[in-house]
Amino acid sequence: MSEVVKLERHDDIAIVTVDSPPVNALSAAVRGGIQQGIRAAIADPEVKGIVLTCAGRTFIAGADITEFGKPPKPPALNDVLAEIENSPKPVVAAIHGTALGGGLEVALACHFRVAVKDARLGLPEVKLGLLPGAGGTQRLPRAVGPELAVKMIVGGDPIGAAEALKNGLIEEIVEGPAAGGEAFARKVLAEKRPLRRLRDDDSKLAAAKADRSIFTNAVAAMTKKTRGLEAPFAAADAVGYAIDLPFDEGLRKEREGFLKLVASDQSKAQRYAFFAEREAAKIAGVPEGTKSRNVARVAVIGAGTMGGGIAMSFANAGIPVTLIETGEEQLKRGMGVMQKNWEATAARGGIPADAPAKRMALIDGKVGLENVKDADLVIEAVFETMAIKKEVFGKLDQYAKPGAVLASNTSYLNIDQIASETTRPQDVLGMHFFSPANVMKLCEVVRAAKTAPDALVTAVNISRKIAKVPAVVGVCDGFVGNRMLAQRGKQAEKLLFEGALPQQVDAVVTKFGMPMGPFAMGDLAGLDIGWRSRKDRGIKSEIADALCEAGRFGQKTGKGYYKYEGGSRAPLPDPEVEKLIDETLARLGRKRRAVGDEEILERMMYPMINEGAKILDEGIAARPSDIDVIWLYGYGWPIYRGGPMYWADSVGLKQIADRLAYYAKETNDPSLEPAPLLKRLAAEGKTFASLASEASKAA
Ligand code: 3H9
Repeated sequence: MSEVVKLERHDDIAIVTVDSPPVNALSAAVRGGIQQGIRAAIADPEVKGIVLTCAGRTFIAGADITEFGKPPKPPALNDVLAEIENSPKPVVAAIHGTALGGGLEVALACHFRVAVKDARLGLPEVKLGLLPGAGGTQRLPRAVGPELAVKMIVGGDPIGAAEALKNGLIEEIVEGPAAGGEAFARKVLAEKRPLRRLRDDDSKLAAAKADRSIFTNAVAAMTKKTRGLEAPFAAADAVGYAIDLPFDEGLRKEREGFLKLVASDQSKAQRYAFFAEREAAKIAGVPEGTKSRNVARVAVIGAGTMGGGIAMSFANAGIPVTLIETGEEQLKRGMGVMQKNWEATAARGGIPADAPAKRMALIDGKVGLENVKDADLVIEAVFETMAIKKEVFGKLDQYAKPGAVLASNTSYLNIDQIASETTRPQDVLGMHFFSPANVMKLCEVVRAAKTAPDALVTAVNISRKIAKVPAVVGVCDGFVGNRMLAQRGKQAEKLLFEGALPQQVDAVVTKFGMPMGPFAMGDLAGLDIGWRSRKDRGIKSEIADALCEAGRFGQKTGKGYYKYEGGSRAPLPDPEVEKLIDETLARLGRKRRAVGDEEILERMMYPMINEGAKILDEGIAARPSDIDVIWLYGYGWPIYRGGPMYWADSVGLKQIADRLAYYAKETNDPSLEPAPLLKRLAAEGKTFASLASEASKAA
């Protein structure tokens, strides 16, 4: 009947099956196929009931995102859904995998829904800067009530089958989707159940119609943390239409909102980020078909903040971990912290009440490196000094089983040197997690000179399995993220010498959308670490040194670039810091000048982009989009700005190169000279994105 949608008949039940790998997205062909299938089933006099289901790994995962921004092709999804909903014969959606976005909207237009027990159902459009555009904001509140609908639509996270059943989103949990759907359709026919058209069922809206605070409170709770994003508010408005307007009117307003968002810069950036994340998992230069090594057990060395967070990430994904320390005391402390963390999450309702015990049971605490012997992947998270890392890897070479992947969590050290301590450099690589490792999603996977392709594939795949976002990088000081960050840090410090205050610099950076500015970040990390390292290396940084000499080490001492009162983490500007800066500048014979916010923004962002250009030129990152992924998931770059390299393209590379050249001269700083790649692209009027098409042409 159609390439991607099949129609079969089992006696009086028609089975319409979407089969469009990988995720059965609603391309024009799939929309057309569903429409034809439903029409044919309605027209067939032998057919009494219809099941809509999917082949492959999942139910429909949404609209085909690659079609957005292109001229629309018929049939429109809303028209297909109206035909399903108007069917005089019962239509049952039978769900497995993930029914997301347009996929759930298809299911909501059916009269009944059943799902297998591990299915997930959601409307994640906000995560792409959109709102559901095919009736989701109108039908979901009618199915589950406005409170849960707001949570799902404004928050974007899916729910499981059990919660869906409890809230009336599905009718039954079934064993297999197609067979379960068919059995359910027969039950509907046997019981002569009336068709449930959500469009006509306002019963679950009544409470919120009578008391609008049910809706407004839910919206307030879900939009508390949406810094700078437009879509969650537009999505909340759309749910409001379900309460306030007749169905057809609500549907029309929803569509208007959707079309506006599809064309917005924010959504374009968020869709770019979606594909960038998936692209990053494809490793450049690895032979096609390279298989991952099997990872059944992981060993993590070091139960400190980093090691503990890494171990938690694996246990969260159900992977057993041997957690190794040098002494019982350290081990006990580390295990205690993990248990407390999980218990706190369970107390907040973030994980089930029995999860902490289950996850702790996956962690086997041991003293002594010889305990790595059963692990397929070993991740070292000990002190950041080369001597210690080398010692650890020398021993791992002795104890780890053949073929185990040996990873260092170093944030800047040379992995080639670490690998040279072993007789198996092909198994050695970096897995740089970000703190707190159980929360932050990024994992920079560092490919050393001799890392074997299958070791690299193993690290990338296992990162995805534990819900991290991997990006492959090469060996250099600080890899991609911290190397770029160092350029920002350098300029931030220089700005203080020129007259800006920490709070002014940080305000510009947070207004741009970053979660924190460089000085608040310094206070959080602790200023004493840098101070000690400067002392060791005989380097001075007068303002930062003066702060540390005054005992201001950051949050941990209640004072740093800011003051922190009553144990709070909120940074408060401190007149003492301003005085200290003035005194330091006076001592150095320097005068403060007024520094404008625009200059601050340029000097915070452009040097990072310049460094990004060097990183690309050196092949440390394979694609500009990999750099963007690193900043999105490791440093909280605002997703609606796509990432630093994407943002740079939107500013214009000529503008950036010109301003860098200007600041290089004006502030007498040769490090700000535009990098050769940036200069070339600027001169040719090109973007970083054009490098991706240059690369695919070359290949
Ligand atoms: C929407 O529905 C709007 C409607 O309300 C209104 C319409 C009018 N389109 O993630 P994976 C590709 S908005 C096109 O690695 P997993 C993906 O790029 C949409 N392509 O697999 C990748 O390609 P490649 C709302 C898509 O198993 C491949 O499929 N829906 C789409 O880890 C495998 O993906 C969403 O936002 C798509 N919709 O996770 C759901 N989805 O192999 C978005 C995936 O070439 N999707 N691809 O790199 C997901 O969240 C995950 O893909 C999913 C599977 C959980 C489904």
